[in-house]
Amino acid sequence: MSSGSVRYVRYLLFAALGLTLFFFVSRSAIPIPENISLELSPNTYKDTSTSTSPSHNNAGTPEHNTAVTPSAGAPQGNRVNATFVTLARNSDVWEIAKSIRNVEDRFNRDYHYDWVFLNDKEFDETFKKVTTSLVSGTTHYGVIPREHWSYPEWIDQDKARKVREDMGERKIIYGDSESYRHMCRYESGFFFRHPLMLNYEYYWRVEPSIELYCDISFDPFRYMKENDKKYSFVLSLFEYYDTIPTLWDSVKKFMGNHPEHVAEGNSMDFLSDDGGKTYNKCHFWSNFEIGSLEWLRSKEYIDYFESLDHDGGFFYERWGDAPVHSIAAGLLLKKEQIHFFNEIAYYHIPFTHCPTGEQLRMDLKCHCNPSDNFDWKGYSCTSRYFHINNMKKPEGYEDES
Ligand SMILES: Nc1nc2c(ncn2[C@@H]2O[C@H](COP(=O)(O)OP(=O)(O)OP(=O)(O)O)[C@@H](O)[C@H]2O)c(=O)[nH]1
Ligand SMILES: [Mg+2]
Repeated sequence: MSSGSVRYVRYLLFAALGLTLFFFVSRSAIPIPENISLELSPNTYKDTSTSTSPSHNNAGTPEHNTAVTPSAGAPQGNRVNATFVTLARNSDVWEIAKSIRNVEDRFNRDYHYDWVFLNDKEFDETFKKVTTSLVSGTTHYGVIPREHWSYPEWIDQDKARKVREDMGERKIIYGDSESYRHMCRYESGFFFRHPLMLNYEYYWRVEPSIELYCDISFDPFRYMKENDKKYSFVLSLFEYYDTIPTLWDSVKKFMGNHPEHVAEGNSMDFLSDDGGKTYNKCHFWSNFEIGSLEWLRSKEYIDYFESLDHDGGFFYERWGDAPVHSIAAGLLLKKEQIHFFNEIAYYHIPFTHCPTGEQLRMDLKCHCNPSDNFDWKGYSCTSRYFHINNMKKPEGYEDES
């Protein structure tokens, strides 16, 4: 070998070494927020240790290995038996595409959870092609059985039509819509019983055009399971009274007929300011939900839904699935089984949940404006939720009210 080619080989070796070193340095420089687990513990906000979830340190601990290494993914065995679920029309395809992109980029690309899409009509090829290309898990497409998206025989359809006309004239939002009513009834009483949903234990509801503003550095499904949580929320607010004038009467009738279903240590004080006489209209905003399907399929919940359904308010008024789910969670569950996910930053028009706590927002690479956070503003019920659970509001909340 000439001295020229020896030099050449030496250059090549140096270059290879340099590239290898660069690779290792750049990989290890990926900032991994080691302390997030502490920030994420729900008990961080508690005044007292009233939690019934001694395992929270484990469960609240983000799975760093899986959460920050996209290529590794979550080992199958580590995943909870859970799925995303979306009710949508074919025309929603581009709006749901945005939501999926957000969910994948901020969370699911590391976990590959399944996604179930439900529709009252067949999904078309474009919808299936676009959504399957975006979801990193397995996608499933289901048509809703007709009997779950039509009038039960006890409903007087003439009366229902007159109500729609009247609510339309009074400009009540979606007051004149028939399909919106079927949608609210379906979300209240049926989606969790669709054959595609029967094999799963937990669901995460995703609607078109939502945004997630922060990384989700742990597995919320796992958190729910390990801490025996059944229902969770990120935003809460007051319901529009004209859509639910007799809902509470119906709830009281159910409680009278089924006192055995009402949980001890429930959240009645979240729902009522007078011990249950009247409803204060507080509810969790159900376009975001992570919850237990087994709870929704329980005798307690089904008896509750059927009792409300027979009273007719899905059609004679415009009962939303948000107050229906929330009242059930508030009365049929123990307080500790409902969870507020401060760390999950979320937007559905027109409200934003941007996590309170600057360090948390930095760690999670959030891009929401904290002053948009709705939690501590006058029309939110989240302060009330904190109050009834003896939770201390996160530091910095005053600046966002
Ligand atoms: N298949 C089907 N899905 C529907 C229908 N109406 C609403 N949806 C879906 O049901 C969910 C709730 O409907 P939205 O129109 O978002 O209701 P909303 O959130 O109260 O109102 P927006 O502020 O308009 O988002 C969404 O996931 C919709 O895609 C319908 O007629 N058929
Ligand atoms: Mg919506």
